[in-house]
Amino acid sequence: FTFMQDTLALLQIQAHNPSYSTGLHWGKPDTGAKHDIYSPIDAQLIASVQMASADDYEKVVHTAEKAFVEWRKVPAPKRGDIVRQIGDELRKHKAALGKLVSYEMGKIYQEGLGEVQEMIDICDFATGLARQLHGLTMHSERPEHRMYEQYHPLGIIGIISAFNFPVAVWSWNAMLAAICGNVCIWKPSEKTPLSAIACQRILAKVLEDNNLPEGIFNLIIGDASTGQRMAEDNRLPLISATGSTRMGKQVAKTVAGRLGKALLELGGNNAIIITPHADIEMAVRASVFGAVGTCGQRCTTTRRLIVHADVYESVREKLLHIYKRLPIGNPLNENKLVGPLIDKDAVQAFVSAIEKVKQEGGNVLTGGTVLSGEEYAAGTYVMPAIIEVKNEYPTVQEETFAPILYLIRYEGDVQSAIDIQNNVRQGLSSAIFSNHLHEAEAFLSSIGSDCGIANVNIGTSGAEIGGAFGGEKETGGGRESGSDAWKVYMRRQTNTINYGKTLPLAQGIKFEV
Ligand code: UN1
Repeated sequence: FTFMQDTLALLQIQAHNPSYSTGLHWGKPDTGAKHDIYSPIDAQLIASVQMASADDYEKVVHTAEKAFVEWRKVPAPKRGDIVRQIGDELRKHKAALGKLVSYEMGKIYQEGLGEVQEMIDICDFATGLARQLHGLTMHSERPEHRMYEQYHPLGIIGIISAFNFPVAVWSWNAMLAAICGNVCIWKPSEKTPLSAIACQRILAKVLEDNNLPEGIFNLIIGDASTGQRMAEDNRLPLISATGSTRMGKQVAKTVAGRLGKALLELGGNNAIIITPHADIEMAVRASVFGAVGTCGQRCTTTRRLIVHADVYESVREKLLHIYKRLPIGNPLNENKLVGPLIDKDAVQAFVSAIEKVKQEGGNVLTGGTVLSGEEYAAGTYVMPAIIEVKNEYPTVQEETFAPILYLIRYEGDVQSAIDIQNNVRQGLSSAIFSNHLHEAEAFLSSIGSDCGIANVNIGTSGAEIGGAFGGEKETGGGRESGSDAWKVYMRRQTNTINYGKTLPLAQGIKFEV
């Protein structure tokens, strides 16, 4: 282990190879298959975990069921206080956890820190929210009657998270679920279980300090079969899944088959429209961060730039100028802005998407190659690509989880650009750069962007936690994180109370017995 000691201390897993955790206890199965985790940065073995067996899974669900019976009775503001303490612990470990996320996933350290900050932010948000799980009151049509609604916890929330945000997206779900009175079972991506284990370690301290039972926050290490088991399991009323549209469709079908609830956050095909009224410098900077940040592996990554003919040449030139000097390399080195892709399969997907789009008529302006040499020995580093295309090319219609930026020229008014932007199956994030009121407002109107996120003079990625996060169409329709996204983690109950001495019926129905 050449890796930093503070981060390894967080993990403490060398001797352990855990397959699950119930918050306080760690599973030590002998049946699970050993699973080695290599860093995409330098191809070094970081640590090994074990895949949970069906028995492990049962143990975790039983523990979670028992914990739920207790946790749902804890007053919501007290649950909020536990989440506040988790936020405090995360603050203490921000640098170490950020580094681990960076080392295991490959994002630059700044973004690793940003991801932990998102977790801290959602803890703060959830803490306040714990006193605001409001329902409405209604006026009854009957005399001496009162109506109101309240929100109750659902039970065990299954959280399936993706490699690209190995910890933040879990925290959006888990912290809201927790203040709502739920317990959760987290299956992290099998590509990034170590960051998840570190989070469980951080949590454990808070659980111990507060004498809480195990089973409130659970972790299960597994692959797609574990995800499928969760989707099928009636004891998990809500499955929140983040990942590919292919995975989401499978989860949705399975969960719908048992009439469970699914919260899906799936693929995006996010575009920035740059109009003749844009601040071009700002638009270009936002486009570059959106396209190459996290090496093109955010669900909010900018994949398409829809640029008006009048400013097209200028945007293209400025982009190429920046792309030529992008610092690509070890993302723990603070001078680098672009790290590796998650693994060699992702490199392969990048290369073949570029091959395909070339055959469809795409014109590669820069990048698209795999980097070699000592610094890039892991075989996971690529040159981000810019490719001139038409929106209808089949490859442009797909989300390739890599730094490929498609340049699309439009002519005419803003509506032509909006139509191109909407003409994909996905609907996560979108943006327009324009200082023209008409263009900006048209983009935000009912005939504008069809995405869950629509920004003006800000790129497609890097959303704050305070807003609801998610998208339409093949993105899956779910909303996580801020605003009133908490409601999906609760069941709504309508209550009518008669404080009178007669029994009038609604709708004026007479029924005398
Ligand atoms: C994701 O890629 O799954 O808006 C989440 C963003 C981040 C979250 C991305 N705050 O880019």
